[in-house]
Amino acid sequence: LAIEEQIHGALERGELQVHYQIQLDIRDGSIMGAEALLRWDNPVLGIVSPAEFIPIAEQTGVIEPMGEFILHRALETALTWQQTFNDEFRVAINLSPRQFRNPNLVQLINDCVNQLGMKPKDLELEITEGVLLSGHAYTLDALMALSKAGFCISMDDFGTGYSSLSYLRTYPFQILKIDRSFIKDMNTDDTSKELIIATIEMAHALGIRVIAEGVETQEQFDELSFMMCDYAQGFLISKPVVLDELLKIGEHYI
Ligand code: G
Ligand code: G
Ligand code: NA
Ligand code: MN
Repeated sequence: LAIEEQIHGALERGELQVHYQIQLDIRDGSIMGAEALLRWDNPVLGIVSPAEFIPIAEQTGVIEPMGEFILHRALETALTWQQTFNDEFRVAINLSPRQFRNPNLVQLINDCVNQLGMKPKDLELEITEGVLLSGHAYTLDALMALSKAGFCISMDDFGTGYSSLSYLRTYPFQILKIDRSFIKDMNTDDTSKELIIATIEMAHALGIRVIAEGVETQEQFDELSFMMCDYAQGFLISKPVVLDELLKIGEHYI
């Protein structure tokens, strides 16, 4: 209830920040992009995890302005990175089910990208099973339109849902993100390891690239490299950081 009270106006009060977590190209060690993650620092509640406030933001509808805020911020960050380092860098944002109930979602994303003089390839859109399960009529159409326009659509938290395979058949995913629970167990549990191997092989057969989430150790990284996994994201590379720190990481990589 306290979250519900405080979430109204959180954006206007400047309590929301965007952090960025680097995504590394495993093959050549270059920085491919970053995932934008919302952070909420409230004077009453302290730091609230998006896992707690996103569902409430969804119920109350404030996810709409929040979604636009993070989209704009994330694209500005990608532009700054491109102008400072290299223009292959792209940013990923998470879209929530409620955002797909907005019939103007595709237009809104296109407008924001155009406004900043950027290209659809500069933006990746992460979709969880929750978005697909919500089954809103606009969802498939919106994803098809976004994919056709050149945006990269990725399936988030892959492996944790109920029918991930049929989603790969229906929706235009270019990237699949293996859920971090599999990576966590890969060095101690043979089943997790075999599932990662099979997932990478299947994705590649479908022309889909793979990001391993939650990579925390060099051992995991080396193993994923051996398995031909494309990209890695996790505390081994960097935790989510503010823009200034992100740019510092960029300087050290050059
Ligand atoms: O990084 P962290 O543990 O705080 O993220 C918790 C969850 O919140 C993750 O599932 C992440 O995808 C989600 N999340 C973070 N930022 C956003 C956002 O801007 N929009 C949506 N829909 N989810 C987000
Ligand atoms: O659901 P999504 O994949 O968007 O969630 C991203 C979440 O994962 C964020 O909360 C982020 O802080 C967290 N995270 C990112 N890297 C790691 C990691 O290496 N280990 C763990 N335990 N969590 C991570
Ligand atoms: Na995500
Ligand atoms: Mn994820």
